[in-house]
Amino acid sequence: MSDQTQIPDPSTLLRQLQTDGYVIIRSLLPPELVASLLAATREVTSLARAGKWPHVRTVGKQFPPWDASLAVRDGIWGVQHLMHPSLGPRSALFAQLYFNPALLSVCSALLQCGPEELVMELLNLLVDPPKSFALSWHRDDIPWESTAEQEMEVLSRKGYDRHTQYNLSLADGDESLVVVPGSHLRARTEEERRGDMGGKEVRARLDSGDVVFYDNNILHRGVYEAGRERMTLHGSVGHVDGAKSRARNVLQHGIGEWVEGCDFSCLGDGEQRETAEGMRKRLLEMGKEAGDVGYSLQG
Ligand SMILES: O=C(O)CCC(=O)C(=O)O
Repeated sequence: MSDQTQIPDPSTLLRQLQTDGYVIIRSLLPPELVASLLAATREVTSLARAGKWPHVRTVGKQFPPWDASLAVRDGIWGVQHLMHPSLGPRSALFAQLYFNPALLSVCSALLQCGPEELVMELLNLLVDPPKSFALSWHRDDIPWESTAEQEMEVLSRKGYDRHTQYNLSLADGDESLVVVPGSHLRARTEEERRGDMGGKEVRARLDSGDVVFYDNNILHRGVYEAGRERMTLHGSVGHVDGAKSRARNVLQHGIGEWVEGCDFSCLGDGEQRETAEGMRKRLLEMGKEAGDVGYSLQG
């Protein structure tokens, strides 16, 4: 945790997330950790941009699956699977970040549970693309064509997909994530359905070490500026009670194929390791129960 960190108390964090659909914590990580993560993310991004890492988000496609053979031609806006064992020592550094006690304590506060109920999910990276572009407005797990009734059916199902999702910036000045505060609680207006947010949208500005936690069904989009460095870790952590409904959202990214091969010995033999092993075990159990999950959204 950084000397300047001021993690609000758990009830304040939760209230902000529930009311606004997002909450920002400044300087969660110490500058030395941010610096080593920034160096490692730059390395994996160079590999991915050169077509040497098969798990990428390619420009021109918003949702999985992505075709890695297009990485060099079209460019990338994300690098997937930072804890994948094939990334060697870098994956150990990313695991140390994913299971970082300060970060997990915020996840626990937002999920209102202890570490024994957390589930390992995703750790990806969002990067600046070679040309500026924007994702369309979306909710991560509700198709855009849904009726207002269908939207509300999902949004009001209490705790149906308990998980928490974050963007943690390693560079200064990341303003790519744009959200409509409070829109995780209601159906879209007619204007919003046409993509007009009526000026209600807010850019979540992050400097290095800052993190935004957000409800993935808030109305949001990414707006990307070429040439402005973005190295933003994009992670999620689940709660064991939400595992059934989270299975598709998490497993559609392919994590089930390699997570058993992760070596968490880099976390030592203490509490952090125990937490990580437990979280992985619950992810594997979710995978076994889910079978073939398909994809959440098309496009
Ligand atoms: O770039 C971002 O921060 C938003 C990404 C996003 O909306 C998504 O992955 O669905």
